[in-house]
Amino acid sequence: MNFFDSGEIIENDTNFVFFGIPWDDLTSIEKTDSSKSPQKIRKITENLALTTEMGFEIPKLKFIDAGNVLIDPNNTERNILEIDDFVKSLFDKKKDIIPVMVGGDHFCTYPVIKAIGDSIRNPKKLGVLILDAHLDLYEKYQESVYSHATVSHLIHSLDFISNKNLLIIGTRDIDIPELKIAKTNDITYFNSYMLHDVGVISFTEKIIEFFEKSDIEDIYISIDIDALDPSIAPGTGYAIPGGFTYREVWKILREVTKNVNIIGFDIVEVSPSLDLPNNITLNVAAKIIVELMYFILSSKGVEKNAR
Ligand SMILES: [Mn+2]
Repeated sequence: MNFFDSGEIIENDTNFVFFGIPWDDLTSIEKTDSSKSPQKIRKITENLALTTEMGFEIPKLKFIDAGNVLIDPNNTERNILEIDDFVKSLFDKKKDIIPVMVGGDHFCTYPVIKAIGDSIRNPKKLGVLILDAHLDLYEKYQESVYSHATVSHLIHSLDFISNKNLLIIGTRDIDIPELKIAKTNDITYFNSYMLHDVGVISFTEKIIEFFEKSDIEDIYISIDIDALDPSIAPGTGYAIPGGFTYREVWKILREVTKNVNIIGFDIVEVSPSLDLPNNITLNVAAKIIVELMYFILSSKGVEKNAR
């Protein structure tokens, strides 16, 4: 059974809309092919068990697969508009759907968050939580404002985002210009080491506190796979040691989801060609998607089947 082969049309009871953005032309690393990961992640779910770790039956998750956004590798401006249209059309069909995007490089996150901000009632109450080894705060990278290394900068520039509702966690490979931009704009980031220093429970409490202080109602979560340690997620362009374990990410997501409303999430920068032959990175990405959908559904009190 292909896990994401569960329908393509948004119905009255649809909670989650999975879609792919097969676009990796704004990465700075050669040999990455994250554009292939939406299709690969669909495929890998054929081999996953049909229950979550806590024993919830996955077919009870109400999701559909809306397919991939049409991407023209040579036309950045057009792709941004295509993504905007695609995401807005999902909300036009049902106001409370939760988009689940698989990239692509990290740049894909920017047009998705912009479209969500335009589609929800109160974008000023939207928080963005980014898991990433990097700050991605460059103003320009390789002479372009559009890059996977400028994505946090672009998100921060959105009129409904400020240093009060943007939080980056898992950092451990920050360039000097980014460090300066983070300081100047007072952007909060929790580096990866902090989790080991304070423990996962306290670390997660600090994340929740950050958003509570800013009076945030909804959160979008963007997961750059390189936030995880390359020993568990080697299939990505930047293999930086000292990242989160799968279990730490699982626990962070579980606790955050209990405390704040998640209105969408993504997983980006998974490069199948750099993965191990047993597809460990694709498996990690697929598991995170499934477990996070389940956490979100649990937080809404919809399911009664969890142990
Ligand atoms: Mn990134």
